[in-house]
Amino acid sequence: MSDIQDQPIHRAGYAAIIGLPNAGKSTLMNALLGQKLSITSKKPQTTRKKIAGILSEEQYQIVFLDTPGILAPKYLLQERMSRFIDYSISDADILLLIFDAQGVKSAKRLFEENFAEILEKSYRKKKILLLNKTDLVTPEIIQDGILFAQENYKFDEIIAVSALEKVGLELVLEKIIKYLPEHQKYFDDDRIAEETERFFVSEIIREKIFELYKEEVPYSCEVGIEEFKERTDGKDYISAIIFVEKESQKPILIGKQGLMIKKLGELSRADIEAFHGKPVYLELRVKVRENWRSDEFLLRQMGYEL
Ligand SMILES: Nc1nc2c(ncn2[C@@H]2O[C@H](COP(=O)(O)OP(=O)(O)OP(=O)(O)O)[C@@H](O)[C@H]2O)c(=O)[nH]1
Ligand SMILES: [Mg+2]
Repeated sequence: MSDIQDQPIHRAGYAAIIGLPNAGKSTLMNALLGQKLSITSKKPQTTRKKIAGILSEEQYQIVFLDTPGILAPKYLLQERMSRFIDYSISDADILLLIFDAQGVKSAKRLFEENFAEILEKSYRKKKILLLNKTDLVTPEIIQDGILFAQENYKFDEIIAVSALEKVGLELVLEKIIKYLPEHQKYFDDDRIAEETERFFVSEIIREKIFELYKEEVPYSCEVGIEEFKERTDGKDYISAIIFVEKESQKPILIGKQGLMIKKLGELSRADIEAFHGKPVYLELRVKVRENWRSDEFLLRQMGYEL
């Protein structure tokens, strides 16, 4: 029998990734996991829920929590999104605050308005500042950003990174592991996510909507999976519904002669198959759910509740 004293210490904990919309939170989580789990886009407010990504190694397990961007809620959906941030912060052992280095010149205001309160409340947690998108700014800006944070806030670490180009991420992992509490694993080793496959399929479709459609349209869409039938004798069958807010948005989604929704189907299917590891038959339909973004009942149905 092995002596318990001889066992290596196991570390495990939750690391919440928080920041302003579009800062690169989802890109960072995917890069740290080495797998695309969370959807990303050029447009802000892509992520709407809390998405856990689990990284397991022999001696540690990190549960990353990707979150929506911090914002002042203007409608019920955004209020629900903010709750996901609050819950993630309270669940977290470590906060990874990610800040777009392009905003360094406005850092004082942006930090005061968005992060000061969170940082104060989280005085017991380890806090790591990641200055992201450093591939887009000069070394002077990076230096200014680091100095600003050092002089004004109490971070345990400040690291310049590029989530997109995977620069600085080894150091990020090293520091997270350093601050992880001693704890047994929360999940089995082979588990990489908490959410269901259905959820990720709906997210992939939402990502393609962000890619294909302009202005308000992606913000007015939600995707639900109506059916997901695994078949042993052929392609799996997935039927998804895109909910829009108004009747007038339906023809926009569908496009002239159905061309847009066809494109959406093709792009989505390719990524779904890569994620699912199997060919699928994907059916997309559009339905109106009047003002769903402000409707408590509909939002609950769509999973915007913890
Ligand atoms: N150049 C550059 N672009 C980046 C970097 N990190 C993220 N991006 C880009 O920034 C955009 C937003 O990235 P996301 O990961 O979706 O940002 P997010 O913080 O999750 O955004 P929300 O979910 O909308 O709050 C995408 O176009 C990314 O490719 C980076 O280090 N360098
Ligand atoms: Mg995101």
